[in-house]
Amino acid sequence: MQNFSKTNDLPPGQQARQDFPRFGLTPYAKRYQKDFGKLDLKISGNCIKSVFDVTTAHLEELHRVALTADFHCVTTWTVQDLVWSGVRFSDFYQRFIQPKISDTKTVYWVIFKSIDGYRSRMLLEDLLTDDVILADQLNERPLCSIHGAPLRLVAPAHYGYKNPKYLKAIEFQSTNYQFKPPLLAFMEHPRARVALEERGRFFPGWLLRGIYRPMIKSTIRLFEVTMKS
Ligand SMILES: Nc1nc2c(c(=O)[nH]1)N[C@H]1C(S)=C(S)[C@@H](COP(=O)(O)O)O[C@H]1N2
Ligand SMILES: [Mo]
Repeated sequence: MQNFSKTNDLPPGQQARQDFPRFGLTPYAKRYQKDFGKLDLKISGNCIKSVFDVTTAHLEELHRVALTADFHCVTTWTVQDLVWSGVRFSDFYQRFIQPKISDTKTVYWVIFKSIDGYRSRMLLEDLLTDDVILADQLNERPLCSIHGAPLRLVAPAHYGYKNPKYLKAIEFQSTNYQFKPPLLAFMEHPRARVALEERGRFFPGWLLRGIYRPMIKSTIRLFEVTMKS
C-alpha cells in the first residue's frame, strides 16, 4: 500500500469532515441510479487511430494497486485517509492507449465522460503520476454507486471535480478542449491542483473558498434527498 498526497496538515483553505458525502454540481444530483451497470469504456479522440472499448476484463490484465489518500472538494471539505484500489492510469495508458495513438499526433488533453452526463478534462501530464488510479474499490469493498461505480478516476492531488465518477468514455485529444459555457468558466481550472489552491480561473483560490463554503450543507442535503427519491 502506498501513501500519496498525504501530509498531516490540510491544504490551504480545506476543512476536514468525518463522513464522505455524495457531492457535485446540483444538476447531477437528480441523475442518480442505484446501479450504473457494467464497465464499458469507449476510447476515442482525435489522437486515437480507431475507436475501441475497454471492459473489466482488460483492466484485470493490469497490476492492481491500492493507495491511501485524502479527497478534497473545491468547496473546502476534505475527507482524510480513503483507501482506493484499482489500476494506475499510467499502466492503463501504456498498455491500451499508447499502441492506438496516431503517429502524427501528441496527446495533451484527456476528456472524461460519465454516465450521469458529467464531463471533466485533465492534462495527460497530470494523469501519468503514480498517485492517479482508475478505481473500482473504496475502503476494500467494491465501489458503490454513491461514489462512482463501475469505475472512477482518483487523482488526489487535484480537486474533487477532476475525479469523475461513473466513467463511460475517455477521449485523447491533441488540442485544447473547453466545454464550460463562458459564464461558468471561472469554476474550472485546467489543472486544479489542491496544493496550489487552483480552485478555479480568474479569481484567487482564497476568494472562491468564501463563495463555495456556504453552499456545502444545502448541496449535501440535495444529493441525499435525490438519491432516496
Ligand atoms: N460523474 C460525476 N462525477 C463527479 C461529480 C458528479 O456530479 N458526477 N461531482 C464531482 C465533484 S464536484 C466532487 S467533490 C466529487 C464528489 O465525489 P463523491 O460523490 O464520491 O463524494 O465527485 C466529482 N465527480
Ligand atoms: Mo466538488
